[in-house]
Amino acid sequence: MPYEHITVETRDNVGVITLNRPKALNALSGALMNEVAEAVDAFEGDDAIGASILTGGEKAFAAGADIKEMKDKVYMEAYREDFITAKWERIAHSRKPIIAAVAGYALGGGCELAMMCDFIIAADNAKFGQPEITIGIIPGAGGTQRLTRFVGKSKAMDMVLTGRMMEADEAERCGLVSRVVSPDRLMEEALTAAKRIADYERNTVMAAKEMVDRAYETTLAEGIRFERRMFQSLFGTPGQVEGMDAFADKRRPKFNRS
Ligand code: DAK
Repeated sequence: MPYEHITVETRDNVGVITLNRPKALNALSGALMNEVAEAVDAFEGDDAIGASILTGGEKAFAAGADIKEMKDKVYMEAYREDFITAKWERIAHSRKPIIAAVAGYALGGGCELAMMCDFIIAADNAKFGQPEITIGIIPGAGGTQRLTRFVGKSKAMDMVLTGRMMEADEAERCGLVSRVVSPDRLMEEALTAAKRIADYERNTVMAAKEMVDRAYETTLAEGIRFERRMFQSLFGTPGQVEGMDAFADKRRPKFNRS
């Protein structure tokens, strides 16, 4: 399918979505987000794909929602058309893992989009921020909620109230980012991680992702109870049988990749 604002490719069993509006620092217009949602749908429905990467350019992952597109909105219009909401949630609802590979600016909606992915690998030139306060609004795609859960209240308040940017090393220290690499190694690192995930048994990967996501949405007791049931449900599945047989036989497991 031809896309105008993103590029989409596959590398073996890994899907790669690249935000591609470099002149606007990948500002997230409605049209761009529609395309991202379509690409996520396509990878989700493709049995050959086990994991995906969402990335941007060298200068910007994404500098936020498109300010020029939204600057004249008024509340009743935004409410009626559910302004840019539905498509933004698509990434967060993907059942297959998506890694954000972030170089340069990840600001406002860009930071929120990265946080909707399962984890973030950052180039050392990455800059994260929720600068909405500087243009008279507040984060609207989960920034006040996800950032607070990921980095804690003090750091989230600092970011949201001052609008300052956080460099990659600070983002890694406070748990927003899982790894930091040099910009030239960013895609290689993300592809290696995604391929490693995509090569495991598909159902096991989906169950593991679902359980970690659940940690953000439920109490500890309920989460642990659900984890116990999910853990037990994997016994007798092809992944568990092959994984444990291979271990006992001292050979590499051959997991089902679809
Ligand atoms: N929107 C539109 N255009 C943008 C943009 C943005 N967010 N960011 C940059 N651009 C454009 C610039 O206007 C400029 O275009 P031209 O003038 O060349 O036509 C071009 O990209 C290059 O930008 P600069 O000339 O500004 O480049 P610099 O290197 O000087 O500065 C910068 C880079 C990232 C520091 C600066 O561009 C900047 O401050 N950008 C805005 C950052 C920002 O405030 N982001 C937050 C936007 S609010 C929601 C979903 C999402 C959201 C809300 C609700 N729902 C689901 C309900 C999200 C809201 C936001 O993200």
